[in-house]
Amino acid sequence: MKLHWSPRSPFVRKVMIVAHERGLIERLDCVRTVAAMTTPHAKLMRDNPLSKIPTLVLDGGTTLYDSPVICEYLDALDGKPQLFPLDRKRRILALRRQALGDGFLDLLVLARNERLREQPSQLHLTNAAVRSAAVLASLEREADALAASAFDIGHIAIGCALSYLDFRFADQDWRKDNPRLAIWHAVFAARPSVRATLPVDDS
Ligand SMILES: N[C@@H](CCC(=O)N[C@@H](CS)C(=O)NCC(=O)O)C(=O)O
Repeated sequence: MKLHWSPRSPFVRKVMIVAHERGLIERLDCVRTVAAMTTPHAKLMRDNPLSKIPTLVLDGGTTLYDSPVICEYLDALDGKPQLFPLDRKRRILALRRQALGDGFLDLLVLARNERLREQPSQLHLTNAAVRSAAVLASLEREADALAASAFDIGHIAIGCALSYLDFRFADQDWRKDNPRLAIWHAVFAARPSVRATLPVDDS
């Protein structure tokens, strides 16, 4: 399987963590693909018209995107899923947590792009900051429940989002106001699959 991949993308990282957790990493042929919001990537668009990574090309030529779909596909590849619970109540909780982690990432990626503009829009930056603080407060309230529940795709998405905060917004001390979440994230960060997929700024 070919994976359009980058060591900087937190969405790709979700897929890589799932691949490590499920023992599939050797089956992925990771192809470095630079996807930029301002520049459609013609070659990538042959596999994914949205021009986004991660994109997975299966051996038969079928392509899969986006990260939730790829993660669920990999989780079910060799037997019973483990990271996408089958039990309805647990599944909905995991998917809701994944949506929160992915949505948090969406807003952080947009905020980073805004910060890099020559004249950043204060309106957009303030908007992102307010939402980011609300997400962190919500996760702080949920931290004990996260710690108590079996590791699944929700934990992966939320963990990747918090790690992206450290990677791209190192000036923000999110741990100070969110001590329980910080403890949960430290446990997440110690997992072998997470340690094996540390982001690299190779730009
Ligand atoms: N919802 C998508 C988001 C993927 C995404 O935004 N990836 C970024 C890289 S981190 C990207 O490809 N950006 C290029 C673009 O938006 O044109 C997913 O979960 O896979």
